[in-house]
Amino acid sequence: MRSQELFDRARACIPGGVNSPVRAFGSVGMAPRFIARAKGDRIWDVEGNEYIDYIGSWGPMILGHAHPAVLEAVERAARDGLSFGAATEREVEMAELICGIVPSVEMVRMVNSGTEAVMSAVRAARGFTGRDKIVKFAGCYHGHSDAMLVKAGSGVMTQGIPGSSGVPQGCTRDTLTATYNDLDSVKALFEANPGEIAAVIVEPVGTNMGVVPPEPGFLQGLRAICDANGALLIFDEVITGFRLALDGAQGFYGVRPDLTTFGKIIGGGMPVGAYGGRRDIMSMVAPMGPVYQAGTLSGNPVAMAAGLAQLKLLRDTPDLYAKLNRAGDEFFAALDGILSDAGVPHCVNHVGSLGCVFFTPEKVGNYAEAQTSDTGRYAAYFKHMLGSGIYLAPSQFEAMFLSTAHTPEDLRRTLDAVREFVK
Ligand code: KE4
Repeated sequence: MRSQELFDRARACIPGGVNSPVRAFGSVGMAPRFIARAKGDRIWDVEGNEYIDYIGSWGPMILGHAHPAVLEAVERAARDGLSFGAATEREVEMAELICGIVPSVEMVRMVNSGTEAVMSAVRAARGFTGRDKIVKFAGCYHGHSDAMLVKAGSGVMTQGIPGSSGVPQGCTRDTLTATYNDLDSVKALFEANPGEIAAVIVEPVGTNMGVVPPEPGFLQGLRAICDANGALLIFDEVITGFRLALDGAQGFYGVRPDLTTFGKIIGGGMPVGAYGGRRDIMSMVAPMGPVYQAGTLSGNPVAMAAGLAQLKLLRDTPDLYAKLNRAGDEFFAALDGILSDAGVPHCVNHVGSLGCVFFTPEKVGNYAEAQTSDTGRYAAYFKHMLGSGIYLAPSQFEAMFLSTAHTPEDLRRTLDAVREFVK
């Protein structure tokens, strides 16, 4: 089995045999599949097995894999050279496109990952406000910069405790943790830290504890709390950006953040992140202002070409989001119905094309409730689906990503496989 052979070799020279932990399939107790290629909503592993793919590279592949227009743009750009370390026209076009589509983004800086986008946005918020403390939410993941690696649930009133070895207490001391969908937990932090909180950073839809939508009024409440306390609101739209709507979750829910982080979809599959927002805040960023941030491959021309091709298709395809979100609504409603009819304790959460199933009788509205899920049952579900040719996230605490390439027939086939699982 080539995947096993590759995994054995990989573990000899790559930590855990993978370049990102979730790929190791640790949560589902099996060796990972090594993927050879992908097209549309399909991926093939190195053994030639074909799967309907619901990871889509963790979000970027909203139009499906290897979209011809994206590939052609990459090939064309690559012929002119891969990287110059100098300003290029495509970076201007990308910045104008994002600023033209997302009203809250008046200026934007390209970086190379979501992590880098969040790290830089947090620094800009601290530089702009002159304050050090940041509020995040248990269960929300914002990449692996030190300040964001805080032990979840480390107590609403206590200082952030490092959630990873190698992160000094000093890096998380100023990161405070609140409870998702609980505005009182946020208010308590502001009352306990008057005048010290630079920003609240939130995934406008939780997608890294499984999918946990904001309850009505939650995002609007965060906006009001930040305004009342002179703090900034940062939407981490690395996953939701250009997914829930062309103008992301902020357009979908009608709440305007001060800063937004992007990633994934804006790169079309290439390594791209970005952060942007109010002009007065972004004007703090070097070389315009005193907040330093830099990057050799930021705005890389080939990556910009991929991102521009994808974003223009998203912008110019009529009814794309209405159709994609309707497909998600129908799919996840059907999934919920199958599990309900079978009497399986579950909670299906979704927003548009993002969703997941928790194997718990609880309603899941925050991280603690997500943790009541039976992860052993999820592992069995994952293996059954994989054996049925359906490639899901190898962890309960991730999302399913539908794309415009998922056909009604493939969605039906997926639901049939779920029916088999619950028989
Ligand atoms: P990257 O540094 O992985 O590009 O982005 C970090 C990040 C920031 N913000 C949000 C909301 C994110 O979901 C992510 C990364 N997402 C995970 C999937 N849950 C990436 C997959 C992985 O870690 O391999």
